[in-house]
Amino acid sequence: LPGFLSSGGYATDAYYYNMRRRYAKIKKELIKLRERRRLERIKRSSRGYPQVAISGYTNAGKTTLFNVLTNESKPVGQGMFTTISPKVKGALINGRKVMFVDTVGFIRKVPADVIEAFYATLEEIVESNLSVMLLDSTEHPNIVIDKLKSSLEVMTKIGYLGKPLIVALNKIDAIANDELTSKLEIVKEFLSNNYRWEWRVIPISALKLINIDLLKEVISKYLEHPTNSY
Ligand SMILES: Nc1nc2c(ncn2[C@@H]2O[C@H](COP(=O)(O)OP(=O)(O)OP(=O)(O)O)[C@@H](O)[C@H]2O)c(=O)[nH]1
Ligand SMILES: [Mg+2]
Repeated sequence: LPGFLSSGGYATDAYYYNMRRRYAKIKKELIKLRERRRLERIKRSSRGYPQVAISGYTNAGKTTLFNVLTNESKPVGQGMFTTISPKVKGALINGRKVMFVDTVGFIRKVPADVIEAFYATLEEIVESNLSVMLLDSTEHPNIVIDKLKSSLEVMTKIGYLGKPLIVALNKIDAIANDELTSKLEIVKEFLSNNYRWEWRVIPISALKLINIDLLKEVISKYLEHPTNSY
C-alpha cells in the first residue's frame, strides 16, 4: 500500500511538471506572436498610414464591409466567428491610403481557443486612429442598444479613448423605413448620452452597397482632422 501511495505522488508531480512545461511553451509562443504583431503595427504606422478598425459583435457584417472597402474576398459567414484572426489591408479612400482592420466579433463569453485572437483584435482597435463599429439593424431595438452598450464598454475598457467613432447601422436593406428611423433615433440618443467624443451614425448596407460612399467620406473627414489623442 505505501508503494501505491508513493507512485501516485510521483505521477502527480510528473503531471504538473508536464503541464507547467506545456503552459510555458504556449505562453512563450503567445508572447512571440504578440511581439510580431507589435512590430508589424510599428512598421505600418511608420509608413504613415492611418488605421481604421472595423469592430462590433459577431455576425454584424464586419467582413462584408471590409471586403467592400478593400476589394478583398475574405469568407463571410452565417453564424458566429467566421473571422478568428484580425486581418489588415490597405485601400485608397479619397486618394489617401488607409489601413483597414477586419476584427474578431465581440461576444459575451469568449471560448478559450479564440481568446488570443480576441486580444489581438482588441490591440488592433486600440492602435487604430478610428473605429467603424457595426450594428445589425435587423435585430430588436433592445438587442441593438444592448450590443452598442457592451461594445462601448469593451472599447473604453481596452483604452479606445478620445477618438472619433463611426457607428454604422448595417443591413438596412433588410428593414422597413420607419423601423430604420426609430432605430437611428435610439442609437443617436444612446451615443449622445454615453460617448464623450466625436461620433456619427451612418445607416448602411454592406451587402447592397448603400451609403458606402458617404461612409468613406466621413472616414476621410475624421482622418483629416485628427483629434489630439493620437
Ligand atoms: N441583408 C444583409 N445582410 C448582410 C449585410 N452585411 C452582411 N450581411 C450578412 O450577415 C452575415 C454575417 O456577415 P459577416 O460579414 O461574416 O459578419 P462578421 O461581422 O464579419 O461576422 P464574424 O466574422 O463572425 O464576427 C452574412 O450572412 C452576410 O451576408 C447587409 O448589409 N445586409
Ligand atoms: Mg468576419
